[in-house]
Amino acid sequence: MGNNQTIKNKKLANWVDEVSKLTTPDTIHVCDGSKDEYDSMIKIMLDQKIAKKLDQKKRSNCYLFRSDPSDVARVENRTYIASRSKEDAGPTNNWIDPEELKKTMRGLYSGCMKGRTMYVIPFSMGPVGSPIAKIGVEITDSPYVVVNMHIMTRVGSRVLEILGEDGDFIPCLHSVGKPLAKGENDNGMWPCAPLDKKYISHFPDDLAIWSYGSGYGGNALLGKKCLALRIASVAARNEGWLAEHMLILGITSPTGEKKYIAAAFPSACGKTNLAMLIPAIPGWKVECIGDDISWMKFGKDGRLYAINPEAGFFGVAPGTSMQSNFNAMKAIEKNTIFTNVALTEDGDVWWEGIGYPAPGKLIDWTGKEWEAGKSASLAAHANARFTAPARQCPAIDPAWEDPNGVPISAFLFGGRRPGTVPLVHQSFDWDHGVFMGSIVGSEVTAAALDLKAGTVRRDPFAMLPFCGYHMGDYFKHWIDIGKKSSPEKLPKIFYVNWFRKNDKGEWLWPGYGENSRVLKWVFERCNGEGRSVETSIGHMPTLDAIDRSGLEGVSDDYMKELLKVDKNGWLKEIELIKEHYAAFGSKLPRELKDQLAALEERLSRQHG
Ligand code: SAT
Ligand code: MN
Repeated sequence: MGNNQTIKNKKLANWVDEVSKLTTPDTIHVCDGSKDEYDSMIKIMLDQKIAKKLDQKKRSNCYLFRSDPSDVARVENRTYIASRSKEDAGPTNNWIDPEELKKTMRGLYSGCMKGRTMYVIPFSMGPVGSPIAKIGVEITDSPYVVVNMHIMTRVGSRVLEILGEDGDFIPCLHSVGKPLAKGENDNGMWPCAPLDKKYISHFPDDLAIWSYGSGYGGNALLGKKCLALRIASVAARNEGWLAEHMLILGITSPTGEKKYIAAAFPSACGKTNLAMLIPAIPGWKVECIGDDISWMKFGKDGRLYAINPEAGFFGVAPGTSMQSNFNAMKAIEKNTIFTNVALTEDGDVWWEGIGYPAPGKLIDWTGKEWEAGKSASLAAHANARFTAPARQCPAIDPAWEDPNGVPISAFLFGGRRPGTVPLVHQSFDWDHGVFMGSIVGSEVTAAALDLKAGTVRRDPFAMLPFCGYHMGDYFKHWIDIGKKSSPEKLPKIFYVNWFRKNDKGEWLWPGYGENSRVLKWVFERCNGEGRSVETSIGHMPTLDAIDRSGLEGVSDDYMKELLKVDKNGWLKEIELIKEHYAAFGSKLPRELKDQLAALEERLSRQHG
């Protein structure tokens, strides 16, 4: 053993033994989550030129990593839901027979940790000991994963204590897939395997994760998307709770009344920015519980209580600035890991959209010299990330580590929709809200995806890449959750769209801190207040219901456009929803078919 921690848990001891025989590491280190451990991992990576120390006056205890250009994001086409039956994985997941996949992967894992240390990381998703939390153990050969897991989860001896001799955990096996010859080290090269050898595999029937070949983000930090969403969504279905791709924020009114809101958006909709928003309306306060994932269980009072299973932010750096997200900028001033951002001459970080021009020459994310106006490529990779402790966020909610979670009053769904979808509308009831979640999507602009620009890419509940089972069954699970409590105790459900444009292509809504104006209306609606009208698509604010005091640039005409029910647009939308729904076949819940038919019926009766 690389340190003096002993493993008392029988399942864990057996698994560690089995994996070390298969992967043949040089040594084994059981992680204790201490600062010394963090520092010694960083030292290993500084020595191997994998990490670079940033200027310690500007960025105390911060380090920069540059990954291999082939290993820069989640690899959805190499991500598998290997349930025993193919039907259980459904039409939106890649499936391989679990026995076949395990055989292939055992072949890859065989001897794959040669020349490396095998780290055993006991971690808790959620406050240690919380009734909503779950324990995982990640085995990895990557010290980069160890330091990131230190920030993103609760790692350490206390987790082993809670496990005891017989406690259960979710095994998460990871290797970068790059064994080393005797005396060889990484020597400045980010270790990973080629794309066709990468596998991010989930075994829902035994609640286990096997990942091979990538060292980046959600492919490698297995507590996040793999455990807290794909595997947890399966556990949540089995056990009657919710594991969702949602931020959680607390909002306090000028009179001191507080509510919690959870919100799901597809990627690139500014989820982290919303989670840490600074309200533009005086007297209101927004605080952050989490920016990515929400686990929710019913309390004895029949309300849904949420925890953030994570302990850090793994945020996209490009576009993050003092203007777009002050709180994130403050959170990343110290103790932060930066991956694939650009490096300034004075040892600081820089990225596109940081809010000021590049200060002189840079070293770009590939390690090459970069100059503004001269270099054609981006200085920071578009998916460059910061890993920062959540407690460093100035707007972190005082209850963010409450083991009982916080009661959720509202769910928001949304996407990037330049047309058709109004600024905000509220569902008539729970099932109608589930319908709203099921049709979430963003319009694609990038021709890079082989979809026509203007096409809506559906991402139901923003869970498309993260649901560990058949999406049709997932919709049904949401319908069933609505039957477990009474309507007044369930969260109210809203659909928001910050991204409306007019026919000249101009934004109608300023977004960012001004979104608090919409949150205020949501807050009021949860109290049975807030001026509204019933329309064919749901409850909508009257023209004067959204507080525009002190807001410039949103005229009455803009407001009318933002709150219009575009009959023709919605009739077209209905045809697109039918196409989207067709993929789920007989698994599409009857309740959603009924919702769609009812919407079509209401619209057909609408004038104009
Ligand atoms: O790399 S992660 O999966 O953690 C982040 C993301 O792609 O959403
Ligand atoms: Mn996410």
